[in-house]
Amino acid sequence: MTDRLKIYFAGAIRGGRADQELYHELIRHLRQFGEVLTEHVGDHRLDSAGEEGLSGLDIFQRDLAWLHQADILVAEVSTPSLGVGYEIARAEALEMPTLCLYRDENRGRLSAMIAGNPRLTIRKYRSRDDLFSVVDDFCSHLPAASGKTPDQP
Ligand code: 6IA
Repeated sequence: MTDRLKIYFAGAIRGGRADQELYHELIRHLRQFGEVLTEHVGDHRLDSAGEEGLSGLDIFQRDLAWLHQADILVAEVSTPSLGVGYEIARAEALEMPTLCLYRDENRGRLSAMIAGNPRLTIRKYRSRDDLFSVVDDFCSHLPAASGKTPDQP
């Protein structure tokens, strides 16, 4: 028996919460492929007020521990975020398959450090349907790693 795929979803928090609803939908969609470790990123209650009782150090250590457990990183990068950029770099160092999702309307504004990195899979999308089909395509063509397979939708 194989373990479920573990997915680290990254989306802007202090970078800006304008896409929070989209993150929420994306996380719900990703759940059909495995376990999403970072569901709070889509939670509308997570805003600049922060997570009660957790220091920056707590959040940093917890998130990095999750990233180390993850099999893939899916990042929505339309809203620029230092934290998301950092997570992408750490995932790259772990040689983790990484999908960066970017709204076509933001054309030309994605950092060259993401857009120009050949080790990342960068996919533009226009609509929700488009977004979900890009995710489906990525998740169903993952290299077999450590016996993990995505749940088939
Ligand atoms: O720089 P950003 O805040 O936009 O970075 C967002 C990314 O960093 C997300 O993908 C998260 O995985 C991670 N991250 C940043 N802040 C948090 C957080 N609380 N809780 C969990 N993950 C986080 C921040 C609370 C703060 C608004 C007071």
